[in-house]
Amino acid sequence: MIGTDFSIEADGWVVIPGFLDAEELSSVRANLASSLLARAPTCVRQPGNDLLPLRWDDVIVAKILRSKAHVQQIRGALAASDLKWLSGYLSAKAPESPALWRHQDWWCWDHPISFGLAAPQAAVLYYLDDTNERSGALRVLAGSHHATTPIHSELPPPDDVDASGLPADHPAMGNFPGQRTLSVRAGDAVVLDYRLLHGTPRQRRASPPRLHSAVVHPRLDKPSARAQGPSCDARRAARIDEAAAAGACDYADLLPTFAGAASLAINRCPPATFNVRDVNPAT
Ligand SMILES: O=C(O)CCC(=O)C(=O)O
Repeated sequence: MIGTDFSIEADGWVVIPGFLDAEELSSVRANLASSLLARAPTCVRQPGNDLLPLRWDDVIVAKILRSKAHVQQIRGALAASDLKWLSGYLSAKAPESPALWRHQDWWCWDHPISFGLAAPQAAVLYYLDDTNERSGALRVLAGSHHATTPIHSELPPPDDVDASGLPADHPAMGNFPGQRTLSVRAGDAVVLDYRLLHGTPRQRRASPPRLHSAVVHPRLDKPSARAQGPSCDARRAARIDEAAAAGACDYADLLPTFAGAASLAINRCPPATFNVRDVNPAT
């Protein structure tokens, strides 16, 4: 289902059809074939769901961040005034790998920004191949970024799920009422509120990896918050000894800076009940 009818604020995601054009798609695929797949995955979210971190200066990350048109598309999807790139991954799923359990990725639930209408952080998933139920399409639950749903109480705390995975009959692994499956085309991008419940079904067939980058669209006023995400490479992206190189690059305005010790507590578990409309009653 292509989601141009959906909105990041009302639903929790938006699809940008044809985000990567044919030339960009083939250049990203060529880059992957020639270099990146040789790197070992460093995060395994579930068996068969591997994440391979990308750096701020990797060719394919730079290609997107350097494009004013692409940055503007992401800003537009998020209505974001202060967009920063935080981390990037290749997400690779082997054939016959299990479902990726239903989860949300926000990590700072003690902060009041968690209960705003706007996404405190977003993921942009760039699809390099068509996806459907058999090839790792994203499943999303509309509205779950703004309020508790019945499935929230069935999900394990994010830190309890390790690479050994959840059993296939766990409620977080199967279908659930109200979910939508985003069958997208190669080149499309999906922008997700980090609080939205999402996952992928069991992967039946081989498909190329997809690119995933996390962007912050923060009204978090402490820059250090931007360097504390749950990503594998956020700290590396913000390392002081890379500051000069990052500061001199031609998309430096999109890179977070981080000058000191962590100051925000990481809490990946939403409250047992929440509804951002209670906090923002006029909306
Ligand atoms: O691999 C995917 O399609 C989804 C990735 C995902 O859910 C995540 O990284 O949070």
